[in-house]
Amino acid sequence: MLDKKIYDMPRGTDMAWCPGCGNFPILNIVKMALAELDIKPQDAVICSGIGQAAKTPHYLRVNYFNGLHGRALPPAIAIKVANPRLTVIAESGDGDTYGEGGNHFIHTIRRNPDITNIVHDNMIYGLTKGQASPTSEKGLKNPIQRDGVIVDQFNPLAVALSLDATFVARAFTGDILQSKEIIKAAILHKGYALVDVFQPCVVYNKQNTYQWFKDKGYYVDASHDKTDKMKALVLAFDLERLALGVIYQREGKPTYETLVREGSTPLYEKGFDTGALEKLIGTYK
Ligand SMILES: Cc1ncc(C[n+]2csc(CCOP(=O)(O)OP(=O)(O)O)c2C)c(N)n1
Ligand SMILES: [Mg+2]
Repeated sequence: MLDKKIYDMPRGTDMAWCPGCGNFPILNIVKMALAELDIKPQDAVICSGIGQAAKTPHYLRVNYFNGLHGRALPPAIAIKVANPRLTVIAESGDGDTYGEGGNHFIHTIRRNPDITNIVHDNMIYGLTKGQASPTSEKGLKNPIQRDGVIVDQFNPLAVALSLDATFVARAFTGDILQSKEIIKAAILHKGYALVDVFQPCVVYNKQNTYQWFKDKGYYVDASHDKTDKMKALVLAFDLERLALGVIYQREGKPTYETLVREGSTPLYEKGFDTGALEKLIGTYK
């Protein structure tokens, strides 16, 4: 097991998160999970989009790609296809993943690349100061949604299940040890793994607080059959009591990078013909 300090940024690194933000425990949980799985910083890549959650890869020492809003998943797929030896994590907020990146969310699930998608779900657009996100609760009021959100919530778990995701889980940033185990299981899973992590935004969402998540959340116990998709859907649709843990998991579905590579070698094993590249660049001059 590695020491999780190996992922720490130098002391004094500026952080843009507010005191009390649920992003801090998630950062710690991800470091612990990687360390316990013996994944060295050089063997991990985190891809993110834009938002407070999407700044996570700035705050730990791994390879990272911080792209456009909603675009955490496409580079994650490309990196996994090019070098399947890497542990690839796409990590962003609820807005970035389910809103601006909603189309990528859908089609990534369909492709089933072996990547882990950690979504910091604070049910709000945090960075831009509190606009409703896809997972904002109907009726949520804040200084921006003065009359309350008027549309139904997006249900990421139910959508993932309906698209045949092979690992669907929900975690709560307030529970460090349980969340660490869920994220470790997601990284070890062969295929696309969704971990929607409840993460209170203490500044712009005063409704979905640590206490609110504690009161509503409960863990599925050992009697829960993770391979029962219909049961998983029932849990996903329950918005009164919020099931936490691995809701659904199935092994054996071919991963995207294996399908793409059939009969071919991964990009990183192929030789690099600089002459051909020069020639190609020349055609654009
Ligand atoms: C194309 C585009 N649209 C809108 C924005 C403005 N914007 C930046 S972050 C953000 C919301 C991010 O919310 P979320 O992903 O939930 O992350 P959080 O800040 O809550 O962690 C928005 C709308 C942008 N940068 N680019
Ligand atoms: Mg958010």
